Amino acid sequence: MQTINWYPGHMTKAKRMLEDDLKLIDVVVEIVDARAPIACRNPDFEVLFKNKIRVMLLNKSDLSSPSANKEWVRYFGSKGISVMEAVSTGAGARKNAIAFIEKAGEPILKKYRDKGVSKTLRAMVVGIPNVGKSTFINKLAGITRAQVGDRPGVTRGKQWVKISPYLELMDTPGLLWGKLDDQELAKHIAYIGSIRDDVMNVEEIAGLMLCDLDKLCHDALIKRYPKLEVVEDRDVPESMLEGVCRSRGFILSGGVLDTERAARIVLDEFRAGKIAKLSFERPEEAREICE
Ligand SMILES: Nc1nc2c(ncn2[C@@H]2O[C@H](COP(=O)(O)OP(=O)(O)OP(=O)(O)O)[C@@H](O)[C@H]2O)c(=O)[nH]1
Ligand SMILES: [Mg+2]
Repeated sequence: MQTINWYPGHMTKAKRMLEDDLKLIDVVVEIVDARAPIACRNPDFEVLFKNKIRVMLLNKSDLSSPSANKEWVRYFGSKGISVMEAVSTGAGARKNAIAFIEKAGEPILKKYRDKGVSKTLRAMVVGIPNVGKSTFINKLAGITRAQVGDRPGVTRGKQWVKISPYLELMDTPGLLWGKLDDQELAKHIAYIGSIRDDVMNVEEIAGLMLCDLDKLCHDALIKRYPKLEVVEDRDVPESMLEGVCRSRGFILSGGVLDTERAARIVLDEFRAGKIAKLSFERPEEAREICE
Protein backbone atom coordinates (compact mmCIF):
# COMPACT_ATOMS: atom_id res chain seq x y z
CA MET A 1 0.00 0.00 0.00
CA GLN A 2 1.11 3.50 -0.76
CA THR A 3 2.23 5.21 2.45
CA ILE A 4 -0.42 7.61 3.65
CA ASN A 5 1.07 11.05 4.03
CA TRP A 6 -1.41 13.03 5.97
CA TYR A 7 0.08 15.69 8.14
CA PRO A 8 -1.29 19.07 7.10
CA GLY A 9 0.82 22.09 8.04
CA HIS A 10 -1.87 23.75 10.14
CA MET A 11 -1.64 20.95 12.69
CA THR A 12 1.80 22.01 13.90
CA LYS A 13 0.30 25.38 14.76
CA ALA A 14 -2.75 23.75 16.33
CA LYS A 15 -0.60 21.51 18.52
CA ARG A 16 1.36 24.52 19.77
CA MET A 17 -1.91 26.25 20.58
CA LEU A 18 -3.03 23.29 22.73
CA GLU A 19 0.30 23.36 24.57
CA ASP A 20 -0.07 27.08 25.28
CA ASP A 21 -3.59 26.62 26.66
CA LEU A 22 -2.86 23.64 28.86
CA LYS A 23 -2.40 25.77 31.95
CA LEU A 24 -6.05 26.88 31.67
CA ILE A 25 -7.36 23.32 31.59
CA ASP A 26 -8.58 21.07 34.42
CA VAL A 27 -9.66 18.00 32.43
CA VAL A 28 -8.89 16.61 28.97
CA VAL A 29 -11.77 14.84 27.18
CA GLU A 30 -10.34 12.63 24.45
CA ILE A 31 -12.85 11.62 21.78
CA VAL A 32 -12.22 8.50 19.74
CA ASP A 33 -14.28 6.82 17.02
CA ALA A 34 -15.71 3.60 18.47
CA ARG A 35 -15.00 1.78 15.17
CA ALA A 36 -11.24 2.26 15.56
CA PRO A 37 -10.37 3.45 19.09
CA ILE A 38 -6.70 2.44 18.96
CA ALA A 39 -6.00 4.06 15.60
CA CYS A 40 -7.57 7.26 16.98
CA ARG A 41 -5.17 7.54 19.90
CA ASN A 42 -2.66 10.23 19.03
CA PRO A 43 0.68 9.31 20.67
CA ASP A 44 1.48 13.04 21.05
CA PHE A 45 -1.36 13.23 23.59
CA GLU A 46 0.52 10.91 25.96
CA VAL A 47 3.25 13.52 26.24
CA LEU A 48 1.12 16.65 26.01
CA PHE A 49 -1.44 15.59 28.63
CA LYS A 50 0.63 13.42 30.93
CA ASN A 51 -0.06 15.59 33.98
CA LYS A 52 -3.73 16.13 33.27
CA ILE A 53 -6.88 14.34 34.39
CA ARG A 54 -8.07 12.52 31.28
CA VAL A 55 -11.30 10.82 30.26
CA MET A 56 -12.26 9.13 27.02
CA LEU A 57 -15.42 9.14 24.97
CA LEU A 58 -16.15 6.25 22.62
CA ASN A 59 -18.13 8.30 20.13
CA LYS A 60 -20.16 7.25 17.07
CA SER A 61 -21.05 4.12 19.02
CA ASP A 62 -24.22 3.96 16.91
CA LEU A 63 -22.00 3.02 13.93
CA SER A 64 -19.89 0.36 15.65
CA SER A 65 -20.49 -3.14 16.93
CA PRO A 66 -22.40 -3.04 20.26
CA SER A 67 -20.43 -6.01 21.60
CA ALA A 68 -17.12 -4.37 20.68
CA ASN A 69 -18.24 -1.17 22.44
CA LYS A 70 -18.76 -3.12 25.66
CA GLU A 71 -15.40 -4.83 25.28
CA TRP A 72 -13.67 -1.48 24.77
CA VAL A 73 -15.30 0.07 27.84
CA ARG A 74 -14.08 -2.90 29.90
CA TYR A 75 -10.64 -2.81 28.30
CA PHE A 76 -9.92 0.88 28.86
CA GLY A 77 -11.51 0.67 32.30
CA SER A 78 -9.04 -2.09 33.20
CA LYS A 79 -6.23 0.30 32.19
CA GLY A 80 -7.57 2.91 34.62
CA ILE A 81 -9.00 5.12 31.89
CA SER A 82 -12.55 6.39 32.51
CA VAL A 83 -14.49 5.84 29.34
CA MET A 84 -18.07 6.34 28.21
CA GLU A 85 -19.95 5.29 25.08
CA ALA A 86 -21.54 8.20 23.22
CA VAL A 87 -23.67 9.08 20.23
CA SER A 88 -23.15 12.80 19.88
CA THR A 89 -25.71 13.11 17.09
CA GLY A 90 -28.38 11.30 19.11
CA ALA A 91 -30.91 12.63 21.56
CA GLY A 92 -30.49 12.09 25.28
CA ALA A 93 -27.59 11.21 27.57
CA ARG A 94 -26.60 14.88 27.75
CA LYS A 95 -26.84 14.91 31.53
CA ASN A 96 -24.83 11.70 31.81
CA ALA A 97 -22.05 13.15 29.69
CA ILE A 98 -21.92 16.34 31.76
CA ALA A 99 -21.86 14.31 34.98
CA PHE A 100 -19.10 12.12 33.54
CA ILE A 101 -16.82 15.12 32.93
CA GLU A 102 -17.69 16.80 36.22
CA LYS A 103 -16.94 13.61 38.12
CA ALA A 104 -13.50 13.46 36.52
CA GLY A 105 -12.82 17.03 37.61
CA GLU A 106 -14.13 16.53 41.14
CA PRO A 107 -10.66 16.37 42.81
CA ILE A 108 -9.87 19.82 41.39
CA LEU A 109 -13.25 21.27 42.30
CA LYS A 110 -12.86 19.92 45.82
CA LYS A 111 -9.51 21.61 46.24
CA TYR A 112 -11.11 24.95 45.40
CA ARG A 113 -14.18 24.24 47.55
CA ASP A 114 -11.90 23.55 50.51
CA LYS A 115 -10.46 27.03 50.03
CA GLY A 116 -13.97 28.45 49.92
CA VAL A 117 -13.72 29.35 46.23
CA SER A 118 -16.28 28.31 43.63
CA LYS A 119 -14.72 27.28 40.36
CA THR A 120 -15.90 26.62 36.80
CA LEU A 121 -14.47 23.36 35.51
CA ARG A 122 -12.63 23.84 32.22
CA ALA A 123 -12.26 20.86 29.90
CA MET A 124 -10.42 20.65 26.59
CA VAL A 125 -12.02 18.36 24.00
CA VAL A 126 -9.37 16.72 21.84
CA GLY A 127 -9.05 13.99 19.24
CA ILE A 128 -8.09 13.27 15.67
CA PRO A 129 -10.13 14.98 12.90
CA ASN A 130 -13.79 14.13 12.27
CA VAL A 131 -14.45 12.03 15.39
CA GLY A 132 -17.25 14.34 16.53
CA LYS A 133 -15.60 16.78 18.95
CA SER A 134 -17.65 19.80 17.86
CA THR A 135 -20.86 17.76 17.60
CA PHE A 136 -20.34 16.54 21.18
CA ILE A 137 -19.82 20.09 22.43
CA ASN A 138 -22.97 21.29 20.66
CA LYS A 139 -24.92 18.44 22.17
CA LEU A 140 -23.80 19.38 25.67
CA ALA A 141 -24.48 23.05 25.03
CA GLY A 142 -27.96 22.15 23.75
CA ILE A 143 -27.45 24.59 20.87
CA THR A 144 -25.14 24.84 17.84
CA ARG A 145 -22.11 26.81 18.95
CA ALA A 146 -19.30 24.97 17.19
CA GLN A 147 -19.14 24.40 13.44
CA VAL A 148 -19.42 20.74 12.37
CA GLY A 149 -19.11 18.91 9.05
CA ASP A 150 -18.84 15.43 7.58
CA ARG A 151 -15.18 15.88 6.59
CA PRO A 152 -11.93 16.28 8.54
CA GLY A 153 -10.43 19.68 9.31
CA VAL A 154 -13.66 21.61 9.95
CA THR A 155 -12.54 23.20 13.23
CA ARG A 156 -9.48 25.36 12.64
CA GLY A 157 -9.08 27.31 15.88
CA LYS A 158 -9.98 26.96 19.55
CA GLN A 159 -13.37 27.97 20.87
CA TRP A 160 -14.71 28.07 24.42
CA VAL A 161 -18.33 27.01 24.89
CA LYS A 162 -20.16 27.49 28.16
CA ILE A 163 -22.18 24.41 29.09
CA SER A 164 -23.40 25.48 32.52
CA PRO A 165 -22.32 27.92 35.23
CA TYR A 166 -19.97 25.15 36.38
CA LEU A 167 -18.58 23.76 33.14
CA GLU A 168 -16.87 25.18 30.05
CA LEU A 169 -15.56 23.13 27.14
CA MET A 170 -12.88 24.11 24.66
CA ASP A 171 -13.31 22.89 21.09
CA THR A 172 -10.01 22.23 19.31
CA PRO A 173 -8.95 21.32 15.77
CA GLY A 174 -8.49 17.61 15.07
CA LEU A 175 -4.86 16.61 15.49
CA LEU A 176 -2.87 13.89 13.78
CA TRP A 177 0.77 13.16 14.41
CA GLY A 178 3.81 13.43 12.17
CA LYS A 179 4.66 9.88 11.33
CA LEU A 180 2.56 6.76 11.30
CA ASP A 181 4.56 3.57 11.19
CA ASP A 182 1.64 1.20 11.42
CA GLN A 183 -0.10 1.14 8.04
CA GLU A 184 -2.87 -1.06 9.45
CA LEU A 185 -3.89 1.74 11.81
CA ALA A 186 -3.41 4.31 9.02
CA LYS A 187 -5.98 2.42 6.97
CA HIS A 188 -8.51 2.59 9.79
CA ILE A 189 -7.99 6.34 10.15
CA ALA A 190 -8.60 6.72 6.43
CA TYR A 191 -11.70 4.49 6.49
CA ILE A 192 -13.39 6.54 9.22
CA GLY A 193 -12.80 9.77 7.32
CA SER A 194 -10.15 11.40 9.48
CA ILE A 195 -7.74 12.01 6.60
CA ARG A 196 -8.67 14.43 3.84
CA ASP A 197 -9.64 12.45 0.74
CA ASP A 198 -7.53 14.73 -1.45
CA VAL A 199 -4.26 13.70 0.22
CA MET A 200 -4.75 9.96 -0.20
CA ASN A 201 -5.48 7.56 -3.02
CA VAL A 202 -9.23 7.18 -2.63
CA GLU A 203 -9.50 4.16 -4.92
CA GLU A 204 -6.75 2.31 -3.09
CA ILE A 205 -8.30 2.99 0.32
CA ALA A 206 -11.82 2.06 -0.77
CA GLY A 207 -10.53 -1.17 -2.37
CA LEU A 208 -8.63 -2.13 0.79
CA MET A 209 -11.68 -1.34 2.88
CA LEU A 210 -13.86 -3.60 0.72
CA CYS A 211 -11.41 -6.48 1.30
CA ASP A 212 -11.52 -5.84 5.06
CA LEU A 213 -15.33 -5.52 5.10
CA ASP A 214 -15.59 -8.77 3.18
CA LYS A 215 -13.92 -10.52 6.09
CA LEU A 216 -15.78 -8.64 8.83
CA CYS A 217 -19.32 -8.47 7.43
CA HIS A 218 -19.51 -10.45 4.18
CA ASP A 219 -23.31 -10.79 4.11
CA ALA A 220 -24.03 -7.12 4.71
CA LEU A 221 -21.53 -6.17 2.03
CA ILE A 222 -23.13 -8.46 -0.55
CA LYS A 223 -26.55 -7.15 0.36
CA ARG A 224 -25.43 -3.62 -0.46
CA TYR A 225 -23.37 -4.47 -3.57
CA PRO A 226 -24.76 -7.81 -4.88
CA LYS A 227 -22.31 -8.25 -7.77
CA LEU A 228 -19.49 -8.57 -5.23
CA GLU A 229 -20.73 -12.10 -4.67
CA VAL A 230 -19.16 -13.29 -7.94
CA VAL A 231 -15.78 -11.60 -7.55
CA GLU A 232 -13.15 -14.32 -7.52
CA ASP A 233 -10.07 -12.46 -6.24
CA ARG A 234 -11.58 -11.30 -2.99
CA ASP A 235 -8.18 -10.19 -1.64
CA VAL A 236 -7.51 -7.92 -4.59
CA PRO A 237 -8.73 -4.36 -3.88
CA GLU A 238 -9.12 -3.45 -7.57
CA SER A 239 -11.31 -6.49 -8.22
CA MET A 240 -13.57 -5.65 -5.30
CA LEU A 241 -13.94 -2.06 -6.48
CA GLU A 242 -14.84 -3.29 -9.94
CA GLY A 243 -17.54 -5.46 -8.36
CA VAL A 244 -19.06 -2.31 -6.84
CA CYS A 245 -18.99 -0.61 -10.28
CA ARG A 246 -20.92 -3.55 -11.72
CA SER A 247 -23.42 -3.54 -8.85
CA ARG A 248 -24.19 0.12 -9.36
CA GLY A 249 -23.80 0.37 -13.12
CA PHE A 250 -20.82 2.74 -12.89
CA ILE A 251 -19.68 2.01 -16.42
CA LEU A 252 -18.33 4.73 -18.70
CA SER A 253 -18.43 4.80 -22.50
CA GLY A 254 -16.37 2.02 -24.02
CA GLY A 255 -17.19 -0.22 -21.06
CA VAL A 256 -14.57 1.38 -18.79
CA LEU A 257 -15.45 0.96 -15.12
CA ASP A 258 -15.71 4.21 -13.15
CA THR A 259 -13.73 3.01 -10.15
CA GLU A 260 -13.19 6.51 -8.77
CA ARG A 261 -16.94 7.05 -8.49
CA ALA A 262 -17.35 3.63 -6.87
CA ALA A 263 -14.58 4.43 -4.38
CA ARG A 264 -16.22 7.67 -3.26
CA ILE A 265 -19.62 6.01 -2.92
CA VAL A 266 -18.25 3.10 -0.88
CA LEU A 267 -16.40 5.41 1.52
CA ASP A 268 -19.43 7.71 1.90
CA GLU A 269 -21.82 4.82 2.48
CA PHE A 270 -19.56 3.13 5.00
CA ARG A 271 -18.95 6.35 6.93
CA ALA A 272 -22.68 7.03 7.08
CA GLY A 273 -23.21 3.55 8.58
CA LYS A 274 -25.12 2.28 5.54
CA ILE A 275 -23.11 -0.92 5.02
CA ALA A 276 -22.93 -2.32 8.55
CA LYS A 277 -22.40 -1.42 12.16
CA LEU A 278 -18.92 -2.67 12.76
CA SER A 279 -15.64 -2.18 14.57
CA PHE A 280 -12.32 -2.59 12.81
CA GLU A 281 -10.53 -3.10 16.10
CA ARG A 282 -11.11 -5.33 19.11
CA PRO A 283 -9.32 -5.31 22.44
CA GLU A 284 -7.47 -8.59 21.69
CA GLU A 285 -5.64 -6.80 18.89
CA ALA A 286 -5.17 -3.75 21.10
CA ARG A 287 -3.18 -5.89 23.50
CA GLU A 288 -0.80 -6.76 20.70
CA ILE A 289 -0.51 -3.16 19.60
CA CYS A 290 -0.33 -1.46 22.98
CA GLU A 291 1.38 -3.84 25.34
N1 LIG B 1 -23.49 8.64 13.37
C1 LIG B 1 -22.83 9.53 14.12
N2 LIG B 1 -22.29 10.61 13.52
C2 LIG B 1 -21.63 11.49 14.30
C3 LIG B 1 -21.51 11.32 15.71
N3 LIG B 1 -20.80 12.37 16.20
C4 LIG B 1 -20.50 13.14 15.13
N4 LIG B 1 -20.98 12.64 13.99
C5 LIG B 1 -20.82 13.17 12.62
O1 LIG B 1 -19.43 13.18 12.34
C6 LIG B 1 -19.08 14.27 11.49
C7 LIG B 1 -17.93 15.04 12.09
O2 LIG B 1 -18.37 15.74 13.22
P1 LIG B 1 -17.58 17.01 13.81
O3 LIG B 1 -18.23 17.31 15.12
O4 LIG B 1 -17.46 18.09 12.81
O5 LIG B 1 -16.16 16.35 14.07
P2 LIG B 1 -14.83 17.06 14.68
O6 LIG B 1 -14.16 16.03 15.53
O7 LIG B 1 -15.19 18.34 15.34
O8 LIG B 1 -13.99 17.29 13.35
P3 LIG B 1 -12.79 18.37 13.06
O9 LIG B 1 -13.24 19.71 13.56
O10 LIG B 1 -12.69 18.32 11.57
O11 LIG B 1 -11.58 17.84 13.73
C8 LIG B 1 -20.38 15.08 11.32
O12 LIG B 1 -20.96 14.72 10.08
C9 LIG B 1 -21.24 14.63 12.49
O13 LIG B 1 -22.63 14.72 12.22
C10 LIG B 1 -22.10 10.17 16.31
O14 LIG B 1 -22.03 9.90 17.52
N5 LIG B 1 -22.75 9.31 15.45
MG1 LIG C 1 -14.61 20.24 14.95
